[in-house]
Amino acid sequence: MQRSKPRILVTGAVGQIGSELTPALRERYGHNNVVAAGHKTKPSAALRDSGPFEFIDVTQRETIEAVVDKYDIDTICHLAAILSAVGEQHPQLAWNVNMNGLYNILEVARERELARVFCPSSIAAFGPETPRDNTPQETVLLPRTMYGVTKVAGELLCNYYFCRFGLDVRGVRYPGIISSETPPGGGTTDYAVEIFYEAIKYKRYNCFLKEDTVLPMMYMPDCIKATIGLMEADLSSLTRHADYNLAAFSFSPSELVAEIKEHIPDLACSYNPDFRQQIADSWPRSIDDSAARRDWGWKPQYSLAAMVADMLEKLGRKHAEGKLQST
Ligand code: VAH
Repeated sequence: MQRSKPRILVTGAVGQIGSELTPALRERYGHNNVVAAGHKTKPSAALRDSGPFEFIDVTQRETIEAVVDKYDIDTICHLAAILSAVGEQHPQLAWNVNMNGLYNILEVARERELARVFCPSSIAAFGPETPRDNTPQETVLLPRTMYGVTKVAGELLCNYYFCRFGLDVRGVRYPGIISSETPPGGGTTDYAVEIFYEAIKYKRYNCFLKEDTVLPMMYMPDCIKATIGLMEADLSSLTRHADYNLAAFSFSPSELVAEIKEHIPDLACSYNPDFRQQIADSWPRSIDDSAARRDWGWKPQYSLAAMVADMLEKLGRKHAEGKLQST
């Protein structure tokens, strides 16, 4: 029986994307139809008080099964993952969480015949052999990070579950995501969020990437729009499953600084690349997302200028209220 509204489990709900996608899903499908799950980090009051919250460990299948059964879940949005930078510091942890965690999610979904699973990939699936400009949907996937390896393996595993078991698994290759609600943790693109906090508080930022490092990025509202857009797309219109290229805009740290200086002219940025420079250098500069645009009508709304203005307005308000978190 097709339900009028899905009953969704969001793993990684306390993370950068999860902490904004969960409220958006709750608004759209009903607060009690969206169960937020974290691993250890306590949820914000807003997340905790706006619907069901549970702690799970995706590497322990029984914790997933317990929540799926308790809330009669039919859809899983699986965001729990170790990102690129932390994944290079702890590659075995990244494999365990990203691969065994995904395997457990897919097995629970298969055994319980869930309606749909959303599991994102990333531009980290690409490597230095991949064409770096307007990176095609079908191309060389030789990532140089454990995170990227788990994303390629995850794409293949999800595709297998669709072809072998008919499990409706969908996903996009997220670019770097910029957001105002939760400071990011453990990524290579985190500079593009941290800089706003530091610019507002101190008018200065020490960037861990070189000033000319161009990377594909996206503002959180567009990330949420794309995620829900693919989750709701008619299966018959999809020519791919868990590996849609996705893009909005690309910029370098110096281009982002120039745009922020339109609002904070005194911003001073220094550039001291660390180990994350090598990760960034293995990723594309821009992405061809024509398959997503064709199959399910994807189209970004925010430009670089619009994102910067909105980020500064939201974080500036938090700062004025003494609520701007530390990054
Ligand atoms: C990271 N923010 O930096 C993530 C993302 C494309 C980058 O996967 O690891």
